[in-house]
Amino acid sequence: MENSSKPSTFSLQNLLFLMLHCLFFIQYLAAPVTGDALVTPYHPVENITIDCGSSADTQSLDLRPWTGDAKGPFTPVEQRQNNNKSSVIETATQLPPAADMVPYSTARLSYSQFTYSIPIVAGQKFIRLHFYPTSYPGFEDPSVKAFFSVKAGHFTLLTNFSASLHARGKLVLVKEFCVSINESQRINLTFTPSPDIPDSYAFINGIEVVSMSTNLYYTSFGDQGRIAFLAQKSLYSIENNTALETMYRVNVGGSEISPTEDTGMFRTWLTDDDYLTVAKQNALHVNESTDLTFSVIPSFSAPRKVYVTARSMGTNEAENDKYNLTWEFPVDSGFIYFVRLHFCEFHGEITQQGDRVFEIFMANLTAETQADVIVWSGGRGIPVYRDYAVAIGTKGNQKQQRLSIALHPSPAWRTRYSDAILNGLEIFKLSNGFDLTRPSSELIRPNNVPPVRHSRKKGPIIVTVVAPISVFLAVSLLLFAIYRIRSNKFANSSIPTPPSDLCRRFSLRDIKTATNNFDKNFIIGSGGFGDVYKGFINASSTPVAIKRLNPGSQQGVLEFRTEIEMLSKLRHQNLVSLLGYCEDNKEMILVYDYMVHGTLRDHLYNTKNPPLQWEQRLKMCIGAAHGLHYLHRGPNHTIIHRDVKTTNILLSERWVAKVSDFGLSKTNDLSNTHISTAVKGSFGYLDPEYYRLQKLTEKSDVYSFGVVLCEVVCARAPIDRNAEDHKQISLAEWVQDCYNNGSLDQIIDPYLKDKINFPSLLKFGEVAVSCLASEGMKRPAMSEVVHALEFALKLQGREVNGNDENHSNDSSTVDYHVLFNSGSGSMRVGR
Ligand SMILES: *[C@@H]1O[C@H](CO)[C@@H](O)[C@H](O)[C@H]1NC(C)=O
Ligand SMILES: *[C@@H]1O[C@H](CO)[C@@H](O)[C@H](O)[C@H]1NC(C)=O
Ligand SMILES: *[C@@H]1O[C@H](CO)[C@@H](O)[C@H](O)[C@H]1NC(C)=O
Ligand SMILES: *[C@@H]1O[C@H](CO)[C@@H](O)[C@H](O)[C@H]1NC(C)=O
Ligand SMILES: *[C@@H]1O[C@H](CO)[C@@H](O)[C@H](O)[C@H]1NC(C)=O
Ligand SMILES: *[C@@H]1O[C@H](CO)[C@@H](O)[C@H](O)[C@H]1NC(C)=O
Ligand SMILES: *[C@@H]1O[C@H](CO)[C@@H](O)[C@H](O)[C@H]1NC(C)=O
Ligand SMILES: *[C@@H]1O[C@H](CO)[C@@H](O)[C@H](O)[C@H]1NC(C)=O
Ligand SMILES: CC(=O)N[C@H]1CO[C@H](CO)[C@@H](O)[C@@H]1O
Repeated sequence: MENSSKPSTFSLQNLLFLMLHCLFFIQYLAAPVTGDALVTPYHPVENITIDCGSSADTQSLDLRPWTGDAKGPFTPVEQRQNNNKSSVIETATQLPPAADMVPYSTARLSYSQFTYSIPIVAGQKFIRLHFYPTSYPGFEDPSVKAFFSVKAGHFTLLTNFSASLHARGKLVLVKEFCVSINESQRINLTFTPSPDIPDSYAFINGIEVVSMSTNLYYTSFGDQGRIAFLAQKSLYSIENNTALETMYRVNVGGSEISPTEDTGMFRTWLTDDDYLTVAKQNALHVNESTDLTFSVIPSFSAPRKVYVTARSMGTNEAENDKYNLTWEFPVDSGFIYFVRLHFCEFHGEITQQGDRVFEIFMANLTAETQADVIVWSGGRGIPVYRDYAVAIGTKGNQKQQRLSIALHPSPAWRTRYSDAILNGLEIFKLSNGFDLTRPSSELIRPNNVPPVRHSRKKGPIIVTVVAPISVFLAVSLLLFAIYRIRSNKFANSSIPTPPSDLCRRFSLRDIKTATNNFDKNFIIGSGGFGDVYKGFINASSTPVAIKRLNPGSQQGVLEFRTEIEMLSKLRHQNLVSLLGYCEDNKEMILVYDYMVHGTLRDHLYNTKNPPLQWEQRLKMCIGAAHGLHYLHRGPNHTIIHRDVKTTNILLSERWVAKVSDFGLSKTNDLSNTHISTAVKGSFGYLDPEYYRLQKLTEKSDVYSFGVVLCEVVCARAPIDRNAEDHKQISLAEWVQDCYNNGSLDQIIDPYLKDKINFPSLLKFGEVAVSCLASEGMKRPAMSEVVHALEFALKLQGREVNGNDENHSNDSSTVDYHVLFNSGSGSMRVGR
């Protein structure tokens, strides 16, 4: 409030400045440099540090230079109202401890709005705001009057913010944000006192703008595979139009890491002591002698100290099964949070896959059922991180909730040691639109999926089937809506309500008998939706796959039935059939055909199975294409699968390919041509057009099927991060390149080299590449794909005479057994 240019202020400033220089010579404890030379630090293009309220340039004890804002390039512009005085620069009445002198001893304070306009180049930046909420000459107690908002460009970072309240007893407070600047410009940081509090003022002690390694936290274009969106069972991406607020950055089991010890981005890593809740006899581990190899993630992802320290459950393994190693972090309701977990195995005993396998729960949702750091990283001493997104809904009037992260050993048959490990974690709040302070009303229920809009239009009913999606929640309502529409359409009475004539209803007892009372040894797969068991029905004669939905999935019985009714009508020889269901005592269970030969991928690569012949592969592709065609153009439905991939194509006893995992459906929109929705699908298979426009058509499935074709002919994963040439990382791109320059034969599965004939390969390549066209319009329909593949099969048959037949005989020598014996015989819907 008082004029700042009192001579006394200046002399005090000078004094401080001198003091700091003396301290500088005393040399503050330098960061230990053990082994850190191995880690290449990131060199920020920008590392701007502003010491607000200082008339001189200063240096903090960690030797970072700070530019004073009283004069020079960073002096803020003011938007004065009425006769408000201009902002003032002041020195705190009570100086902070020596380590915090710069930038905290001085502040800029104002009753009116002021803006720092900072020139920067385009890119992703950290913005850090430093606050020392204490008394400043002429200003009332900050806990009563210092309420203000801060905007960075069009992003709202803070609203009605009180540094005193947020500091929670700590002396100083740093708020860190990430924003992406899309063009070289100035970024305007505007501080505005809260208008509804009389005589409110804004203040700031220090500002940092530091560039970050591109896409360290943001998703790079075309890469949607990193972040698992829990509850939604889908992938999440952090676009450049999102702002992030760092909520927590923790060196689990280790010591605090100061900004100068970070990998060049000046991040602070705290200890986990304050957040650990259920610890029991957990253990801290440090192995300073670990040699780190950064072969999976960039070496600046986190400092070495994060990876050579960890917390695990304890040495008394019998006890470990009885508790969850748990941390809890208070977060604001109504936001999506991005959680990154850092891992590195460095224990002498943990050397192989399966040595330490554990489960991870986040906000009470299952994030991983088989976390195995060695599998993820490829070995000991190789740091890796895993990314998750979790929605924390608004829950009553609770402004804050606790986001928990809990680790628990996997069952003994899956892991050698009953234990779990975590080395570090980061939690970011994601902006709702451009706002980090306004909770989203869409996140209505805790950890819920945002509600989906729908309209009741006439025309074909478009149903989207999402593969591993299991939680019906909000979505199920919509299914009910379709059900109603369909019921009306068919004049109310013709649709049988209980779907018993379409598929069988099992009692829970049947299911328990079939799975030996849900014996864990019968589990053949699992996901967030629950576990899949292999079981036997019909007096143990018929093997089936039994999908047991997590009891927690608040699915209504009516919706479940509606779902079943719809699914049970989908009958085709190239779709995995739903045989029945069980709805009993809150259990919701689906029973499918058991596919003896597992997934198509299991016969292509990373497998001990013998390689498939070219003709077999072609037939499987033709089968799967028929299945997809049926989904797209069925008698009275259009269904988009949305997760076509080689692990969702299963092989029956007779090697017939069947498309699976349209198990639980999700309806987004009943309008006719496309579905606007959050991008979903699996990494490596995702249609770039769908990603770009977020409009789903059946041509997205065609794209994914194109990727499947590439895998089939090259026997390679869609994404290979270890590929020699970066052009080879994406299989789809590589195949297109090779097809276009006539070298497709160079990259096919070596096993096929002399067994595939050239015209057949060429035709096959042509189909694959046409499916991968960047515009959906230019991709063929599945019916055309079927014909083209059939032609490729003919071309192969012409020269390799008889081979084809021999093979089909080979593969069908297995017992001619019909698995379809559990419902009525009429369930088949042929084409
Ligand atoms: C940050 O900028 C200062 C000069 O302002 C420079 O001395 C320092 O080396 C920079 N730090 C990094 C990590 O680039
Ligand atoms: C700002 O915060 C204060 C103190 O928490 C509160 O009394 C006031 O109602 C808030 N104002 C707004 C607009 O939210
Ligand atoms: C930032 O503020 C300055 C001064 O108020 C203004 O001239 C400029 O247009 C602003 N820039 C942006 C990107 O908002
Ligand atoms: C976001 O911007 C960065 C460069 O600043 C770019 O590399 C990245 O691909 C962009 N991400 C998206 C999804 O466009
Ligand atoms: C930069 O991003 C903002 C918000 O994301 C957007 O409104 C603006 O059009 C973008 N500018 C350019 C040149 O892309
Ligand atoms: C520490 O790491 C080194 C190198 O990886 C390893 O040889 C040693 O066994 C580890 N020590 C312990 C106690 O796990
Ligand atoms: C997780 O569950 C606990 C206890 O069941 C509950 O107190 C907590 O609020 C839940 N957390 C979230 C984020 O739902
Ligand atoms: C661990 O946490 C999960 C998720 O909150 C919960 O389902 C499970 O029962 C817990 N296990 C133990 C042993 O507390
Ligand atoms: C000290 C002072 O005059 N403060 C005023 C500054 O302007 C705002 C907005 O007009 C007023 O609310 C303050 O009272």
